[in-house]
Amino acid sequence: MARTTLTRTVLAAVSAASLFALGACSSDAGTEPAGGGETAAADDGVITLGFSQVGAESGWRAANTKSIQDTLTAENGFDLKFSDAQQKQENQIQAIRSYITQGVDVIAFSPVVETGWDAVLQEAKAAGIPVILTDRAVDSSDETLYESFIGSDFVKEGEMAGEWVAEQYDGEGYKAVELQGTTGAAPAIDRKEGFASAIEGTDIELIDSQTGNFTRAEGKTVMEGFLNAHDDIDLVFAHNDDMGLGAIEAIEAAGLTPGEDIKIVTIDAVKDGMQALADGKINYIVECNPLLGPDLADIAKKVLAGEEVEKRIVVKDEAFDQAAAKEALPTREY
Ligand code: GYE
Repeated sequence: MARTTLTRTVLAAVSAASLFALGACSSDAGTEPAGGGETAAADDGVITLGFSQVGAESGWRAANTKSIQDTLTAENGFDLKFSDAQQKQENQIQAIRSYITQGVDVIAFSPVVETGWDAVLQEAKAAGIPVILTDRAVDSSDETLYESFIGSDFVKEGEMAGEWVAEQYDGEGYKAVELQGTTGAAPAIDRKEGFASAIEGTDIELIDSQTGNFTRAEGKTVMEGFLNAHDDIDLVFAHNDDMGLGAIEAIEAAGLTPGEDIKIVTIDAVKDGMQALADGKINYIVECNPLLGPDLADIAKKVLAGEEVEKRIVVKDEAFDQAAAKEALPTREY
């Protein structure tokens, strides 16, 4: 099951053959910890993994947390230590320091923002504890501070959203607003950049852009502000489904019809977003696959077995229009 998901989500960067070979290192994985020294893995074959999660801001995050907790189980050879940073970098730094003090075998985290990680990652390196990034990237010139980064190409996601918008609406003089993700977060920076580059050269104009912090509540509040400030909004580009769902509430409260009077394009393709797409309230969604647990488990085992791992593993994403959402919904995993 985990193996199937892995081969499905990982691009050709890692060959299928090497991934299957990886399956060979199961129960005794981690008996040669990369950092050397006495660790829990050396003692009992169980991999102690400290994971610092961003928070619980969205449906995507809930699915991502579930994937990690369902995969890094005792049955699968892991002792998972999990903490929720509530979207605060200082909480993540504290959690990582505590994992270092506890002497875990491997640290994994999804960095809430891109910058400011070098010091704590140096501490992990000095302690000989390998670090794996999942979902979001760090902006550091020192690539030796982490073993691997598993996650989607956010610039591409923004481009896919922008290309669809350009295809559908170029020539109609559309005014667009943007609900950005958390300020300084890799997906907010990259999706904004990708979308902007894809609509460049069209007559679609971005008239306002603010952060809604990836949450439904803030998406709604920011959209209310946009509707008060502008009476000519044709389209909303939201960096995730939750903010788009918040925008739907604001649009309906203003007596307008989402998906018709104001078109909505989002990223993630989680259940609630896909349902709104199938219901005609959202017009297009670019997927961001949150099921990173199996990839993380395999990379952690490989790193601890002293094997080479890919520095960057790109997760493959699709996109859905309303008809495709209706078809995909019944068999959707998240
Ligand atoms: O799109 C959003 C979540 O980092 C890809 O974080 C992730 C983003 C996801 O809050 O819903």
